[in-house]
Amino acid sequence: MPRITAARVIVTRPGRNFVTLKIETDEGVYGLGDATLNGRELAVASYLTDHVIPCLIGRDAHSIEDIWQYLYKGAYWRRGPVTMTAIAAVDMALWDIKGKLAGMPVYQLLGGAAREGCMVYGHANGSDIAETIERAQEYLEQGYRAVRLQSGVPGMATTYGVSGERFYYEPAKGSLPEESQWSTAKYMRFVPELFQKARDALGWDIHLLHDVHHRLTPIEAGRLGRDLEPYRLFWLEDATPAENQAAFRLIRQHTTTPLAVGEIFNSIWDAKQLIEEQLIDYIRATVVHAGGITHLRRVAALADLYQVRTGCHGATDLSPVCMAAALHFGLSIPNFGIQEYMRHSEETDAVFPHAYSFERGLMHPGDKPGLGVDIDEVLAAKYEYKRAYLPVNRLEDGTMFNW
Ligand code: GCO
Ligand code: MG
Repeated sequence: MPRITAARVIVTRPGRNFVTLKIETDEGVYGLGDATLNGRELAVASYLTDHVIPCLIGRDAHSIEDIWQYLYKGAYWRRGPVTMTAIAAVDMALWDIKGKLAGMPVYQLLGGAAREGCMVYGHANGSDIAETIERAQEYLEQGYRAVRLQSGVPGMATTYGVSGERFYYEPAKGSLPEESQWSTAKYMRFVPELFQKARDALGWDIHLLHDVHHRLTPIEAGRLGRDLEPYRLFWLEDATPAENQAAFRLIRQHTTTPLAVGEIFNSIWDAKQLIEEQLIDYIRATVVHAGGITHLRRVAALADLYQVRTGCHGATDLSPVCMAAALHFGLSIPNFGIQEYMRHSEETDAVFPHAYSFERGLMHPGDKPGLGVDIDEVLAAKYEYKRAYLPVNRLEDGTMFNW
């Protein structure tokens, strides 16, 4: 039995902050888990160092399910993003260890490949429609089969998803939260035009996606979904905040545009009603924020009963360790839908050498034993943590709103 002998948290900032858990065993192998919770990184680092690691030492590293239950039930305080991210990091690291000891990539332990690769979508964004379409064309040239479109909205100084960067979007910047402004009316008038022009320029052989980023009421979301129906979106994401799962009934009554939600969910309970009532088409919960591979498999199994497919969150704040875990997971489940893929910066990739690869719009986790990601600790030590917040958002009259 491989015993856990040590575990520690590595905080580094190769371009952005990442928290990584490293678990060591007496059999000479170690495992890595992503523990990054954007804007609240050190809370998870402390949760792991001060409260979880002492309970791990001496345990059988093979007992993934038992350790998951121990940390979930044993905390007494169940769920929540900090707890579930910490549990996810342990879970990922243990799957990594199990794979290394078995000499197999994790997807083989999960049942083997159920498809050739995981279809991914990239992010095209621009300050206006023409620039957004130009970026989308670049993705098409690189072989992408799906692309998310976000564009600056006339009359609004900033818009979610729009950055100066070409292939990624990094919203966590300020040492205090930046303030942005929002106008639903301006946005709602503009988005159908974006997609109409995109279809004219890009044609119909590419999947188009869009992220509303929690900004509409259910009835507004219903109207936007209906206005976008002619352009056949792959999905409309986070159309309204989802704490109230029943709110999606209203959207569903008004549109057949497929709906995706769940990047901020941390357990199956956040999605139970949405899935069971078939109020969504894609569940976006991901490995790092929703309890690891072990818990996400449970979410996917429930979703499969209702023909809901996965579409895991994959922004740059999810480290290459999470990206790899998501690919092993996505490759092995029956109801994989799509995987978000925002490329990491070169600095990030250098700190986390990885076996996953992109080809013709699909990603594959690679066949290295375990997750197939390592961490260069010498390089990581050169990048010191720096506090960075996500922005906050206000309506034009100053009312605090959803970012
Ligand atoms: C997405 C997300 C991100 C989040 C970010 C927050 O769809 O990729 O909405 O852009 O805002 O990951 O940490
Ligand atoms: Mg999103």
